Amino acid sequence: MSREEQEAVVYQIYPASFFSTGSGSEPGWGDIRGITSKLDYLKHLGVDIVWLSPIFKSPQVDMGYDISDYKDIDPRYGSLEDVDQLITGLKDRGMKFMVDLVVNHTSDQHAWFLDSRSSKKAAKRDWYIWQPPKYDADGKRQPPNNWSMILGEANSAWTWDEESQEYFLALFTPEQPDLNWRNPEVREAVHDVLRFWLDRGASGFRMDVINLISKVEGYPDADVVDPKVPYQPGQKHFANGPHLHEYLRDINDKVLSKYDSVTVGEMPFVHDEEEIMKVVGADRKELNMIFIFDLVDVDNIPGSFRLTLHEWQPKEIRNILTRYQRLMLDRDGWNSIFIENHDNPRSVSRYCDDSDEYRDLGAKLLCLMQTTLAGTLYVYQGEEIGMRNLRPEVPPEEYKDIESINYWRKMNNTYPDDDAQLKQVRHVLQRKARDHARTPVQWSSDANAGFCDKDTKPWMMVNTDYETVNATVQRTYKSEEDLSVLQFWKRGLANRKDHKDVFVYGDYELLDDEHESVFAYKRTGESGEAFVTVLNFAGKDVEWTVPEKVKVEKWAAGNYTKGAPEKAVDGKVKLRPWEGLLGVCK
Ligand code: TEU
Repeated sequence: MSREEQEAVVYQIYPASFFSTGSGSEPGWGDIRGITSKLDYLKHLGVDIVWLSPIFKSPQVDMGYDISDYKDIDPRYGSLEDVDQLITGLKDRGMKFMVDLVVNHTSDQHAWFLDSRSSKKAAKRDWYIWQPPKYDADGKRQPPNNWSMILGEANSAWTWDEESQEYFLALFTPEQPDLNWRNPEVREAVHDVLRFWLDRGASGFRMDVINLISKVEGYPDADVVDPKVPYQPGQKHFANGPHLHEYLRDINDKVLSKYDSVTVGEMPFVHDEEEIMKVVGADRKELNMIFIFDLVDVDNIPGSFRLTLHEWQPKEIRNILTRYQRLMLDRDGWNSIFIENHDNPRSVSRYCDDSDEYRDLGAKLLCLMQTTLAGTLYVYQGEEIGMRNLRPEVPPEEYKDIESINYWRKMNNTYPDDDAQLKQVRHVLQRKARDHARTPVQWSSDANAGFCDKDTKPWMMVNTDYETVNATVQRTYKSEEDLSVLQFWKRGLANRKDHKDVFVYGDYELLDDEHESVFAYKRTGESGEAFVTVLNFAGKDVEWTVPEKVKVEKWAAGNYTKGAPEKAVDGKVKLRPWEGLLGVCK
């Protein structure tokens, strides 16, 4: 990875919901030509690399994370030619294309799996993970172990195949069988997919759940976390398994090292610093960086799964970010900065206050935080205009995501008459469903938020706030004192690049580990240039004392107004609800 990629701003597109020109096969779906038509918008924002969630042929059980052909495009999105044009459009503007590589599993409709499933003697039988059943004391057939499925935790991670009388492993849903990476032919087939996209002009990969590709031998039972349910989270036995590093280095040796490319691995369930460094350490030649989940998991009950609620404290954000800033700076690794993606609710709804009064400030606070931390920065579509969770509350029947659907069904089956319990489930979904990040991007106040033609029904409902929260409104410049979230992001990204020695690479020092709601840090570049970021993660007025060792010259930017010349630069600083400040040091 070059410095250019370390300094890059990566923008994640969820193609179904980005922009629809009507050129795909399914009305109301975003398409590839839609993305190409918005490249100037992205360039203008300050984006360098565009990562597309999967656009490949897929039955769309898990919105394209179930791929049935890695080398062809789903007709909903367009064609290979459309992708070629997109790549040309990106290159013309000096931007790069990042492919979402989903190779822990395929769709059950992929030709590889169809062959594997066809018989025990099939050529590709061993490309997937097949096991004979177990029998309990009553002689009843049981899966090989007690691992639960990840998406919605409704069932076993093993699916019974009547025909061949064996189970296959499918960690996410039964339609997403896990590939058997122990088989060298599988590894070669994956290398071939990477080469195909690199040769076509891709500049890198976001690797989906890449740390799950090596499972512990013998498939041991998971520890029982919840004795009330038959299946348990088995990550101990498949996250960062025994051969992960060998497989990653093999990809690097045989493919990536021969191209100029950038890689980011999605790495859920792992928090151990040594394990992390084994993947991102510069001398390891595995991945350039990973997505660490501590921050987006902050509101999960610790050790539990995503659809749970934990009332977090601001100090948890401070501790998590400090830990990883220091880890990457103290050791020779590289970090990624992100708080949104297609698997998590909107950040302003989650970490701040998304009411009409505070949405704008909260979105800018999070922008200020992310644009002043070390690492490669990832922005998720709509984050730059401060999109928020679906409102008002949506009936669970309206959710489109397989995880929400499975979870709602599971809880209804488990607690059919328990109104209080089901009310709580609705509450959790309203806070945490993946659907919130997947609503169409709000381009304007036109019908359907300008996402698709006014007479076409979007594949997923548009959030009700689109008339006030949209890109067109936010492009209208009012005054320096009244920048929109979009304009604030644009400034933030430009400022980050203007001072990259400080913000991308500089040293990081936490300035206060006591305050109830303030997260404040100093960033210092090699030349001695330094900035202080002060963020009030609370909806109330607070005071924060500038430490004596820190000499602030002026508050150069803030989310309430452009600068804050009226504020004290030493001693006690008054911060308003969700106020964020950027100070220049003497
Ligand atoms: O997500 C993997 C993952 O572990 C989570 O982010 C997961 O969605 C969450 O924990 C569920 O509660 C990746 C993709 O980003 C996601 O969209 C896919 O559904 C999943 O892999 C399977 O490919």
